Amino acid sequence: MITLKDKLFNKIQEHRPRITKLLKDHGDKVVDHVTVSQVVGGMRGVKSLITDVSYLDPNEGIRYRGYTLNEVLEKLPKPKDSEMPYVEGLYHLLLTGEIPTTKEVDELMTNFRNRRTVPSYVWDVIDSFPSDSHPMAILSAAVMSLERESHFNLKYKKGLNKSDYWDSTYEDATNLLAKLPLIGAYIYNKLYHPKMGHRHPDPNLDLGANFAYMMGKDKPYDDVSRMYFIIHADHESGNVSAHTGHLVASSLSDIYYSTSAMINGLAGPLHGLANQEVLRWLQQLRNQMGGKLPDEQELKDYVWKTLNNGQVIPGYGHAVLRKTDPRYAVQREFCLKHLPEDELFKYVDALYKVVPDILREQGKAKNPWPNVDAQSGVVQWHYGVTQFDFYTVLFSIGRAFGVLSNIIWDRALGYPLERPKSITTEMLEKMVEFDKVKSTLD
Ligand code: HAX
Repeated sequence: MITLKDKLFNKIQEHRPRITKLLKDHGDKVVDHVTVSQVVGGMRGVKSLITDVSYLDPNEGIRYRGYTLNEVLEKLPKPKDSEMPYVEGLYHLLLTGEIPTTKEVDELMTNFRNRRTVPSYVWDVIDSFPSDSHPMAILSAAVMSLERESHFNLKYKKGLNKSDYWDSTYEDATNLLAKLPLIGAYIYNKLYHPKMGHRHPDPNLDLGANFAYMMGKDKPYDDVSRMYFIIHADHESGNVSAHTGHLVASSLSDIYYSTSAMINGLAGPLHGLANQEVLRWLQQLRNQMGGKLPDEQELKDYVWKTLNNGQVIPGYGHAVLRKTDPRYAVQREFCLKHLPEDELFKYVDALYKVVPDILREQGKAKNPWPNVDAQSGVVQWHYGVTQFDFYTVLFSIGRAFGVLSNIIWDRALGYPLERPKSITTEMLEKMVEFDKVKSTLD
């Protein structure tokens, strides 16, 4: 029987010579140039990272291993009577680039099941947090507490050959991915349903269904979870969470350190926390309206008021995308099918009709279209997860699949410590001055 790890190893061996050849024969080829505004402006668009797990086209959106989100959702094997595929199958795709067979997904489910036990000290760490702590802070600490379980660390201390780094990293990553949904559900129940308490996973269920079960939610929340984890899994390497995970791992910190760091990056309102902000913002409007659906002018006034207060419209804009995010579109389709009459969905839909024109009129945002976060909270809210502080925890569980797949490959291909160069403002000013003098002489 060929396991996922065997398959991954074969792919790694096929890939390694490609990187060696690129470096040996073309190491000096210029890939991009960097402008002053990119140096000052957060390195937007500078092509300086490599990943084969996913690619984000500004107009088309994300592709995982060459597949659009709709193709991923259509092609990956699905549990019986489910609309959404197994999350376990997504891990196979992200790692190997191949759509798994149902048998391969079954094997992977057993693999995950065997890695699911969470040490009791993790529950103690979670329980020790005050109940008004943010769930992202608790999640980050819970993941961090697992660090003592790292196989990579243990082996590294004993003396590990560089070409074998990926192996124990794969073990650590798969262990953590199997445990994360349990940790997420535990945090949810501790904070919001202490009376229900912790539900142990059902050995007969896949990751998505188990998550719904542990959260105390009925169908179709299993499909909501599968969809949510899959569409949030990866967005190439430059976004804050993926980049942070990669950066920390590049120093050979193990994946517990890297994932905790990834979670910390995701917790910012300009990134993953935007899903919480969207709901907070919508609820404010809803309260203001006293239950009545706002008309177009009332919506416009609300959007302008937010902008005029110097705030961003959460769920809109993107550093790379220049069209509506396909992750938004997938969720919209789901809403149209399952919750077309939901009040908040109607708000979101109505906003879609006014926000892009207003952002264009304001003339600042390069992308006036909605991103994933504009829609995701509404789905959760509809199925009873109304504690919006929790939404970024859900995002984190999904995002870990992509970030960890990337880190395994980083290790397999021997990518080095990340260390870009910084310069001073004076140096930049002198460069500009030098160009000015040179052009007058020319
Ligand atoms: N509302 C108001 N102003 C916006 C805006 C929005 N939704 N999006 C961008 N702008 C503003 C920026 O704040 C910036 O203003 P200043 O010149 O005053 O600094 C200007 O437009 C240019 O920004 P940009 O180049 O279009 O966008 P950036 O690449 O700098 O930032 C962001 C991308 C996603 C951070 C930005 O669009 C934003 O703040 N959006 C709202 C928050 C949000 O939805 N974040 C989630 C993004 C998706 C994601 O990562 N999910 O996890």
